[in-house]
Amino acid sequence: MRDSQSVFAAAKSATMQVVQAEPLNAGTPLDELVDAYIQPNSQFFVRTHGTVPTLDPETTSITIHGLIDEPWSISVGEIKQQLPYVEQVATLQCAGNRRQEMHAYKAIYGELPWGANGLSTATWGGAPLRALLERCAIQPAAKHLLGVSYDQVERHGQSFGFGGSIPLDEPMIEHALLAYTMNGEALPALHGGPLRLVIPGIVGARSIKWLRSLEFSAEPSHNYFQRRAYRLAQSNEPEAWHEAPMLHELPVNAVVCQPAPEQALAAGAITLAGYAITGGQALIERVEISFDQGQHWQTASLIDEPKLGCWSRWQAELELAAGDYECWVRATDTLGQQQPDQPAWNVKGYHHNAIQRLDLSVC
Ligand SMILES: Nc1nc2c(c(=O)[nH]1)N[C@H]1C(S)=C(S)[C@@H](COP(=O)(O)O)O[C@H]1N2
Ligand SMILES: [Mo]
Repeated sequence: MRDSQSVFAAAKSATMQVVQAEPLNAGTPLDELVDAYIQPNSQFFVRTHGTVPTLDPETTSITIHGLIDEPWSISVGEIKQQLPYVEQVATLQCAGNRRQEMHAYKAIYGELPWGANGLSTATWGGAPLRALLERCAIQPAAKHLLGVSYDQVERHGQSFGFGGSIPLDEPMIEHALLAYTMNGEALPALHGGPLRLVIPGIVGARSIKWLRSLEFSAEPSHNYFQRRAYRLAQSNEPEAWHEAPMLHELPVNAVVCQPAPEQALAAGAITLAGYAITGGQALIERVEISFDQGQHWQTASLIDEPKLGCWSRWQAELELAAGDYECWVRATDTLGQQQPDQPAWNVKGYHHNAIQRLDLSVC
């Protein structure tokens, strides 16, 4: 086991913004993020809750148990040999993305102050999760697939592996991977090597790194990160937690990345650029910009053709005279989901997707 700092120094770009040093959490500066569709491994954001385990890339195995006829295990080496290899481009986004903006609206305590750079896109490679599920005699009572990690996370005086679950009828399982490569390289330790789940379109927390076990269950996981964290609660009272929805699909969102917030702008041609993303089986349909508090909207261009589980970058070429402007940006997806005017505040600051309002000063 290594401390995430030393792994970080060896593996990551010097421009990464560290949100927390230990355990390591870091993202690429927002204005650099949209320079490329795929983030190199050295610039992919990192969200860790505990240790970064050191695991053998061949002999490490996952156990598969619960509501199946026979529990079994398979090593990463066997997964590589016995199951097909496929590649899939997917964006991972943390539930805490844009939390700082939600905090500005109403305070959030004790959570990492993520800006809008808590996401990245990579080409993941590995075995289709479906290929592994087909090898299991799953009992009819099984409704959820639970995962647990080899890492160690401390919460409330207990030490345990990070975990979570997805419903077995989740359509995005068809696109999910047991990933062991990332952008053509062996999956780096910081990103869950030797083996992680990648579940496109679903909140990043379900893409479990350093996968240790899979379990079939009638209920969602009882792991802290399914039952307590990653729920949309209004307070930290147990009753509030109990009732609150568990996070699942990513919400529809659009973010401005360029120009940087305080950047001086000269009158004339100005380019706004950013990203849009949505969740589940939806695709981004359009990104729009308004300069009159949402009365009129003009359409921005999508740079990347929208794909399931992936972000699309957008751009708008504007002609602006000198003056102060409030610019609103919103995305709409193919299911007609659109960003709300106001944040849906919650005590942990998850899934912030209110329309961004950007002050532009042109002189
Ligand atoms: N084992 C384990 N898996 C994990 C986490 C973790 O802390 N431990 N963090 C989760 C969260 S909250 C996110 S957003 C993604 C981040 O993946 P990345 O670090 O590769 O960007 O991993 C998820 N999987
Ligand atoms: Mo996350």
